[in-house]
Amino acid sequence: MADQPKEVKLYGHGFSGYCTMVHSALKLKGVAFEYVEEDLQNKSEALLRLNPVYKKVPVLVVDGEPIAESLVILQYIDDVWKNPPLLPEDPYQRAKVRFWADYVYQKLVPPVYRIRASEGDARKKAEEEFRANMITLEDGIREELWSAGGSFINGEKPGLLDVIMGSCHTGLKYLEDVAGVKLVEKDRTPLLCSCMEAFVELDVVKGP
Ligand SMILES: N[C@@H](CCC(=O)N[C@@H](CS)C(=O)NCC(=O)O)C(=O)O
Repeated sequence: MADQPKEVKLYGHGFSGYCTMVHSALKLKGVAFEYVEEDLQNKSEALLRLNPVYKKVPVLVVDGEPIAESLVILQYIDDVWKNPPLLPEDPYQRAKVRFWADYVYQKLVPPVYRIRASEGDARKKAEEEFRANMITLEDGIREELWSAGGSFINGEKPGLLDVIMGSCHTGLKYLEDVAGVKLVEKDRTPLLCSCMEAFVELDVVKGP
C-alpha cells in the first residue's frame, strides 16, 4: 500500500459551500489537516501561487502538492483515503454519481448566484429554476442511485452526493432567510431534504 500523505493543508473561506464540502470530506475520512482561512478581498501570495489559474478557494495542499476545484479535490480525497468510500466501486454507478455531482455544479449553483445578485422578477425566475432543478435531481437520484434504506443518498453512510448537498444545507437555509425565498421544499424534494438534514446532524460533520 502506498504511504499515506503526511502534511495536509486546506486553504478555504468560512462562508464558502465549496470549502465546506472539502472540510466535511476530510472530517468523514478522519484526515488531520491544517486549515488556513483566506481573505478573499486580499488573497494571500500562497493562494495565488497554489491556484494560479482560478485564484479561488478551496485549495488542498498534500505534501506540498496543490489540488484546486472542489469536485476534483473531493475525488482526490476519495482516491487517497479509501475509507469510508465516497464513491461506489462499480464503474457505472461511479459514473452516475459523478453525473449528478456535476449536475449540482451546472444546474443548482448558477441560479443560487443569480438569486443572491438579483431582485424582483429576475430573482423569482432564478428561484423557480433552482426549485425545478432540485426536483430533477431528486427524481434522478431516486431512479438511478437510491436503494431505500439508510439515511443518505448513498445508503447507510454518506457518499459524494451527500457531502456535496449536505454541505450546501446551511448556506441554502441562510439564503432562504436573508432573501426571503423558499428553496428547499420538503414536500417536493423529500429525499434530498432528509439526506441533507441527516448529513448536517452527523457528529463528525458538526465537530471542529
Ligand atoms: N469551481 C470552484 C469554485 C470555487 C469558488 O468560487 N470559490 C470562491 C469562494 S466560494 C472564491 O474563491 N472566490 C474568490 C474569487 O472569485 O475571487 C470550485 O468548485 O472549487
